[in-house]
Amino acid sequence: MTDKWEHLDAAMTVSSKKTIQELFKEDPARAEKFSLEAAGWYLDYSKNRIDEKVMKSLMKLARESGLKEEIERMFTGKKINATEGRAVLHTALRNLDPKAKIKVDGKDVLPGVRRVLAQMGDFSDSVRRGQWKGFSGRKIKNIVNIGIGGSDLGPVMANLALTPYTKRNLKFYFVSNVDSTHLAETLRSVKAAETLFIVASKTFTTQETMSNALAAKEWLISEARKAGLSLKDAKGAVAKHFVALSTAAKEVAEFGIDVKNMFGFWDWVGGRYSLPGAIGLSLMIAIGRVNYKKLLKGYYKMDRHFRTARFERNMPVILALLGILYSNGYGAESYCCLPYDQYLARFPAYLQQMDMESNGKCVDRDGNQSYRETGPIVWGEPGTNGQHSFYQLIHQGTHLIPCDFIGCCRTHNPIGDLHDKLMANFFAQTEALAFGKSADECRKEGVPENLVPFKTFEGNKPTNTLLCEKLTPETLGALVALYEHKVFVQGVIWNIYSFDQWGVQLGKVLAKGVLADLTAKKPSGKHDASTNALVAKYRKALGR
Ligand code: G6Q
Repeated sequence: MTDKWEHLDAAMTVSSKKTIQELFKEDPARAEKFSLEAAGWYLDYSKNRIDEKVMKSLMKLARESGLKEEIERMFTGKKINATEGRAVLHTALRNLDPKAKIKVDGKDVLPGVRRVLAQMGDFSDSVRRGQWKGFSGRKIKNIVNIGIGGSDLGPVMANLALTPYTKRNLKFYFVSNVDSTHLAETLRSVKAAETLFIVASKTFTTQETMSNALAAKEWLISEARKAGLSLKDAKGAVAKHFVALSTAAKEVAEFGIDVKNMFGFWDWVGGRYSLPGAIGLSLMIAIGRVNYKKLLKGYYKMDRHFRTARFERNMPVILALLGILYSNGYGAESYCCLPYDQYLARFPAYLQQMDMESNGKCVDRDGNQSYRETGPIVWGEPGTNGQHSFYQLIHQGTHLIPCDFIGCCRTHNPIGDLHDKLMANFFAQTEALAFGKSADECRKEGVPENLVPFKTFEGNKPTNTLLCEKLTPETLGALVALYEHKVFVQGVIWNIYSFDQWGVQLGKVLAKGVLADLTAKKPSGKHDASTNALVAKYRKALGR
């Protein structure tokens, strides 16, 4: 049997020989050839260092990694998150096939998914209609989601992305950081009697979330007391102002939340993949159950595409393979996500967690050090803002940074020709990156010889362009699923476990010991010299 990575070497031999400029000259039809549509998204990947031979070799790499089988193992609930002994079934959260059955430990999970979705729908209806009342009988006007990581980034990103679909008289806040400023500034903006707190924590033990939730609870009780409630009634008010998104019923009840108002999920949903389930409650309140269903439909369409399309016409597979070409073939360390839609401003941050927490691993599935580079660094900002800052480095720097450009043909907010201008930049940047500007072109334009090297653009910078008609719940769902599956494919090819996140544990554990030392009468001095000195400095500043 051949080493599957030979196919990457074969791809590289061809890919490295010609520039994107040359490839376009040779084959003017390549834009058509290297583009496809799926679930409302058009992907043009022709501005990459590829031709048919390169793609053929990359497809072989995917096939020899057992990708087809792995996709089926994920969709059918096999315990592919082996280090935690869990199935990986975020796709079940948006499986809209009424006849489908997906079994984990012999039990179909879909009835539970539908039950929680219906519970979320009823609850969000009652908040949106003003039927859910706070302790003084007032309607809820503010919703504060308290959660971190996967219990925050998805709701934050999607709430902003779908702003045009939100009920504008409801205000949404997201508190994640254990920095008290985050909570304090939020509480300054809301009135307790009109505020609903959603405590979003799968485990209900996360330090940041539970500290913020407890502080919010104290605040609510004290505000209720100020409004004239007895201590008992003020404590009782917690049930009217707090709901939980969690798997931990006991801890939820102990907090004072009515378990009826707990929206469950399951250990087969990873935090960073949990937006289309209970973690999406704040989003469902914002956009309503009908739009939420459309979001799920978009996810589901992309899921079906991913599961059924042959690899050559499979958008997540193609994106993943192009990423591998640059990471492992060209040694690119990062890729850039550039949404040209203000509503997608938080998409790069969301993608960072999805990709880097999933594939930032150096040990393969056999427990050995991975001898290939794995998950890339993901970064990005809304497009035109980036053009006036870091694009310089992408155009003329020494690093190769493949970019994903994401844009929409129609805007929700037409004002004059602003959208045409935005999209002109969107298209022009990929053109500039691919084709550059030669020294001769500069000279023809009369650039003085001493400035020619500075004004020359090498080009040959790879980009993908993702275009949809309009950013809607459906296209957003499909976009998220597209990247989820891209990340999955890369994890399979790198032979790493994409669904655990052991790398975040150590810091959490050490923080407990440090916290004890920050507040103890006498610090233990058991850390390294640097940490001990920093702790001492902090204590001194606070007069401890
Ligand atoms: C995501 C991670 C992580 C998680 C947070 C919050 O995949 O597991 O970001 O979402 O640590 O965890 P809880 O929801 O349990 O509070």
